[in-house]
Amino acid sequence: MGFPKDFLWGGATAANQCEGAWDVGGKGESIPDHMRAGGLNKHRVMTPTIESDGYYPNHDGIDFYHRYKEDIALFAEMGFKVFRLSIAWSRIFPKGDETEPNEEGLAFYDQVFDECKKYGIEPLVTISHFELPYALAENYGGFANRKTIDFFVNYATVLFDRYKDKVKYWLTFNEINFGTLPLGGRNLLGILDDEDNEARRFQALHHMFIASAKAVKIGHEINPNFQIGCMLAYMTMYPLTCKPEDALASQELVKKLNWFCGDVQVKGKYPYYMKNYFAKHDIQVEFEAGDEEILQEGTVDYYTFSYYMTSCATANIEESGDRVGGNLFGGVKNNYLETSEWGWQIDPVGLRFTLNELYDRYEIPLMIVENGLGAVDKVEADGSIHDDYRIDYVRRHIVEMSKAIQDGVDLIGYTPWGCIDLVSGGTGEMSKRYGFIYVDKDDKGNGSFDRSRKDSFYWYKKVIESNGEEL
Ligand code: BGP
Repeated sequence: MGFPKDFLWGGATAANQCEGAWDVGGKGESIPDHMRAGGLNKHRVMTPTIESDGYYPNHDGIDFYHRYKEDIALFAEMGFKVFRLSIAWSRIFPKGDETEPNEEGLAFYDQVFDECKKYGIEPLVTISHFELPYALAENYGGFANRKTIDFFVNYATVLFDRYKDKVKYWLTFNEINFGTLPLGGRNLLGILDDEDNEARRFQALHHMFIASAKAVKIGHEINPNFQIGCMLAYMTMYPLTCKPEDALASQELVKKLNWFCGDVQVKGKYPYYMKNYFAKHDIQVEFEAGDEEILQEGTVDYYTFSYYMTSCATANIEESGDRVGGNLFGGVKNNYLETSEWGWQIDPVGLRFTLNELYDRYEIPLMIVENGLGAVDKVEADGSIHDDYRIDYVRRHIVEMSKAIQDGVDLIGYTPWGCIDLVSGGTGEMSKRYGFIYVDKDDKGNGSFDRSRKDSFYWYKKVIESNGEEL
C-alpha cells in the first residue's frame, strides 16, 4: 500500500481524560476537574457541565497516572512508534500563574517519557489539551486576558527546557479552531461565563495564536530539532447540492471553521476573509505592536488534525431538513453516509479528500492525530471483545490514507484517538469507547479499571507490523 518506512503509527490520549489522580502530586485543579458528566441532548452530545456535586469522570479518569507502565507496555506490544499524550498544565503550574514549576509534576512526565523510550516509542506532546488551570479561568478570565499568554509561554518554556532531550514532537494547543465556536469558549479558551460573546472569543483566540507562536519560536531556540505543530478539529463540509449558493455557503463555513486557524499558524498572518468577517460583524480584534511579527516568526513545522466525520453546508439551512447529530460545527446530513451511534457521519473517502485539500493549501507535513469510532463494546463471558465495527472504521480510513499518500500527500503519522478507552471529552461518558484496549470502568466510575485486549488490538498490531500492508 506504500506507507513510508518511517511512518509514525501510534495512538492518542489527553491527560484530563485518562490520568485521573486529579489532586495528587501537587496538581492544581483544571477546568475539566470541575466538569460533571451531565444529561445528554437528543443528539447525545454535550459538553460536560460545571457543577458542584455528582460524579466527576476526570477525577479518576482511567488512572493512567498509576498505571502508565502497564499501558505503555501494551502500546509497545501493538508496536507503537509514537504515543500522543498531553501534559496537565495544572500538574506543572497548579494555579497557572506561579513562576516556579511543581517538581513532582515534572518528574511524573520524566518517568512517562523514559518508559516510552524503553520501547523506542516517540512521545508526541500536546502542551495544552482542553485543561487550563481552573484558577487562570476564575481569576484572569482565561485567554480572554492577555496576561495568560505569558503564563502559557512560561509553562511551555519549562517543558521545552526540561524535556529537550526526551521529546521531539510537540503540539501547542488541541483543536484550536474550537475557539471559533461558542462551545469552545469554556474548554479551550477558559472563559467561564455562560453567555457567549463572539468578539471576546476571537480576542481570546488571538491571544492563543500569539502564545502559540511565541512558544514555537522559543522551542526552536531551545532545540532546533524540535518539530512543533498546530492541531485543529478538521471538518470537511461539502455543499449539500451543486447549487452555486450551496457551494458558497460551504466555502464560507470552511474558511471560518477550518482554514482560519491553520492559515494563521502555518502562514503567519490573518487571512483577508476573517478581516472582512470581523468588519462585517463589528468585531475589533486588538493587536498590540509587534503581534504581526510574532505570528510571522512562530509558524509551525507541521499540521495536525482530528478527523472523525464530515458534514454538509447549505444556503437554506432552515428548509434543508435534517441537521447532523452529534457535531458541533453544525451543518446538515449527508444521505450518502452512515452514522455512528452518536450521530457522527462516517466518511473514509472524505479523509483522502481532506488530506489533499490540506496538503495543497499548506505544503508542509501532515499528521492525523485523532480518528476513530466511539462505540459501546460488549465483553463476552470469556472476556473477549469482538469490535469488528471499530476495525472496519479504522481499516477504511487507513485505506484512504494510503491512497492520499499515493496522490503525493506528505502524511507522516497516524495516532487514532483513545487507543486505550478513556473518558469521553464531549459527553463525560466512559461507555463511548474508542480503544484497542478495554478499560473496566462504567459511566459512574465503577469497575476494576483492569485493562484487556480487544480484537482490534491484535488487528492494529498486524497493521503496524506490516507497515499498513495487512489490513
Ligand atoms: C476531540 C478531542 C478529544 C476527544 C475526541 C472525541 O474533539 O480532542 O479530547 O474527546 O474529540 O470526542 P468524544 O470524546 O466527545 O467522543
